[in-house]
Amino acid sequence: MAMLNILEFPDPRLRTRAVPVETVDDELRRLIDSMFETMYAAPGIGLAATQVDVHRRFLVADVSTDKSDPQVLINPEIVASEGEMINEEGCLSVPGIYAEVRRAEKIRVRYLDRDGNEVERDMDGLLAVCVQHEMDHLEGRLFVDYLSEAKRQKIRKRLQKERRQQPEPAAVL
Ligand code: K1U
Ligand code: ZN
Repeated sequence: MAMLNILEFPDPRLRTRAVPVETVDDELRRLIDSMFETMYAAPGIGLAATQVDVHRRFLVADVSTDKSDPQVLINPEIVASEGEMINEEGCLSVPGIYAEVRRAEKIRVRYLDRDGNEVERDMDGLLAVCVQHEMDHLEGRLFVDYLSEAKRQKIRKRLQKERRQQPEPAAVL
């Protein structure tokens, strides 16, 4: 397993639309394990492949408080949804920024699990919010896209300023 680098807003690679996974194999499962390691270390409750510069349609999530409920969704599709709710969201690709986003309250999702088996499952609460957020990443969409351009610009400037104050550690070549 390996820790992966998480792309940060406004990196244009976060705008890539991911393509379907063709084969669920050991190479994909190794990548999934590295995504869990990266997500738990961050710490976060979800991570989409797009965020680690892999432009294939899969995501990981675990909304439990003790890492006891890891979920892998490959080629996820929302086949039904109902209701609306507004939740405060964060994003590992937009560090330190939180904003309220309106999402469907309940979703029915069809996907392949880590063994390639087709699953159809109802989700609600934080898992439903997280899966909708991660599926947006696979479309190249970020939660800040639901905010005004003025707010997005403010976030861009704030992150730029923070990066200038905390430059990346020098790479050992
Ligand atoms: O960047 C991501 O996609 C991960 C993101 C997922 C998410 C959070 C909140 C609402 C919707 C989607 C995060 O995990 S941000 C970090 C976070 O929310 C968290 C971290 C530790 C404990 C609990 C929550
Ligand atoms: Zn995110």
